Amino acid sequence: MKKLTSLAGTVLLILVLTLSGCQDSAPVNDATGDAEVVVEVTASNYAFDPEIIAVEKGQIVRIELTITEGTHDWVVDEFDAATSVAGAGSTVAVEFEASQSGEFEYYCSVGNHRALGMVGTLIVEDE
Ligand SMILES: [Cu+2]
Repeated sequence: MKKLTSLAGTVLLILVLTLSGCQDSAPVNDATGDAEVVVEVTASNYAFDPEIIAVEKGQIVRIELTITEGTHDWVVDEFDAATSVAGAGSTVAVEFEASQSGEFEYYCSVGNHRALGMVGTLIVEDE
């Protein structure tokens, strides 16, 4: 009986070690954990690439904006989504839920960039 108990203890110990090992291998600060769609966007003077982004209604979208020249951000008013303003060489991100379908304009809010044509279209399709 005592031998059986110690065997069970050994099995339990191995199980605990295995499970904790799995947890250690998971990313600790995974900011992309909630996002279902990750879109890489490039900003330059004065344009976004791509100019059209299509997602599905209800998706959690993560925009990763890389600035190649100048100073820019990425904003969609309807979803209250905006990256911080950043300069050349940086990448900034924003996550939001595409909670309504339709076509929405995204733009750069820095200076007169929007008027200079720094805009694009976010298409949210019904599921
Ligand atoms: Cu800009």
